[in-house]
This record gives sequence, structure tokens and C-alpha cells, in this order.
Amino acid sequence: MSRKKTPRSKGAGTPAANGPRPARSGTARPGPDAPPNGSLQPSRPSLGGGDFYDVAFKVMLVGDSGVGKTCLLVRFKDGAFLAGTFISTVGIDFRNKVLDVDGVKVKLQIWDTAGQERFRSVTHAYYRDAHALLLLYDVTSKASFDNIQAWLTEIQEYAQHNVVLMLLGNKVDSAHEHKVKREDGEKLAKEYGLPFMETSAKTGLNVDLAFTGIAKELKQRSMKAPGEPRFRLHDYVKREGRGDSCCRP
Ligand SMILES: Nc1nc2c(ncn2[C@@H]2O[C@H](COP(=O)(O)OP(=O)(O)O)[C@@H](O)[C@H]2O)c(=O)[nH]1
Ligand SMILES: [Mg+2]
Repeated sequence: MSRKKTPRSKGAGTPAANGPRPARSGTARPGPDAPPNGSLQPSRPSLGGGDFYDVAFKVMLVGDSGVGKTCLLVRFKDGAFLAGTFISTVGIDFRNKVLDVDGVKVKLQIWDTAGQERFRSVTHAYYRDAHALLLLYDVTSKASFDNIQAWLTEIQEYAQHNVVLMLLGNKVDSAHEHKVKREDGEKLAKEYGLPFMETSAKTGLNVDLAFTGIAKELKQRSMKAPGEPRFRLHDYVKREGRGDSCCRP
């Protein structure tokens, strides 16, 4: 298996940590259509530097504006939290991260969308070649939870039928402001057959786990060895997911 070199993501480093990002409409374009089962070739030429990888997948963060998509991505990529900042994501942007999954270098190309773009065709074009979608609501916002059904309708319409989908209830650290109970998230996820976890971009709770689970699932779908037991994303997040540390150690 040949090792590829990942292109450096736009805005590498910690740009958002330094304040709002400038608008850059029209600078990002969808990568090439990816095969349904697997690996995505680098959509940009290598600029030198960066990590090597064996297989790459496109992951999209979706959900209402303000639910914490950008913070979740920054937490995963840089291990930092953008406290109290409302980072206005304009259009769409991506960051790369390479994970080691059972000795295989899996590159996740993670696309961050802006919630207010929901009904605009620009976002829809990106759904088509996404291998996985992380659908977020904010546990302190009932409206963001109520909108999940609309997001699912949109996903059914525009995403690949076999897209890996996970529901995340973010901001679980805000214990006193909970408007959506964990049980409600679980119930909705069950209804739609989705893996589900509560997360916190602030404390990092379950953030790496969500992306690792996605990487494991996608890696196995594209290169399952004969006799290798099937990876089950539902079971994995159920088994490994942690409750909010304030209430459920
Ligand atoms: N307490 C808490 N606040 C968060 C969390 N994630 C994001 N936020 C805050 O929520 C606001 C919106 O986050 P942002 O990532 O810009 O949301 P996006 O519009 O979905 O990208 C910001 O003020 C963040 O600091 C979290 O896990 N916990
Ligand atoms: Mg954002």
C-alpha cells in the first residue's frame, strides 16, 4: 500500500483561535467525486509538508448555526476551545487530520459548514461526495434539536445513501442550561437508527471518540481484511462514550 502525502489544509494552524475568520467566499471548491466505498484522492496538490496517509475520507459537520461545529473541529484538530467567541463560518472550509487506525493512516478531510447556508444549493453540492456526516444540535437549544428532523430530510435528499451518519448533542458541559435531555437525543437517534453521543467542544468530552469512530467505520468499509470482525459504530460509541463528568463520572 503506497503512502500518500496529505495536502496542507487551508488555514492550517489555529486561525480561528485568533478571532473571527475573514470571509473568503468562493475560495473552496468540492473535491473530486469520491467512490462510495472509499478513498478520496487529495483534492489539492501537495504543498510540501503535512502528514502521510493511506486512505482519505471526507467528513462534513452539519447542524444549525451556533451549535458548536467550528469549535468541535478546532477542539479535534488543535485541542483548543474558542471560549465565548462566535466564529462566523462563511460558506464552507475544511481541515485535515490523519489518525492511526490499526496501523492504517486514515486522513479525515473535515468540512465545516455554516448553518445559515442550509437551504442554499452551495452546501448541497458538498453533501454528495461526503463519506460521513456529523449532525450536531446544541443541548442548550431546543430549536436546534427540533431542526434535526429538517436536517435529516435534507441529508436523505442530498447525501449518498450509504453515508456514515452520527448525531451529536453538543455543549453538554453547560449542565444548568440543558434544554434537551440526553434521553430525547437517544430516542431520536434510535428512531433514525443513528449512533449518538453527547459531546463538549469545551471540555473535549467524546470529541476525539466521535471522529475516531467515524474513521474506524470508514476505514473498515474500504479495506476490511478477510476474517476481520465487523466494526460496529453503534456499539463502539455506546461502549466508549462518556457521560458529562459533572453528573455521570
Ligand atoms: N459551553 C460550550 N460552549 C460551546 C461549545 N461549543 C461551542 N460553544 C460556543 O458556542 C458558540 C458557537 O460555536 P461555533 O463553533 O461558532 O458554532 P457553529 O456556528 O455551529 O460553528 C461559541 O460561543 C462557542 O464558544 C461547548 O461544547 N460548550
Ligand atoms: Mg461555524
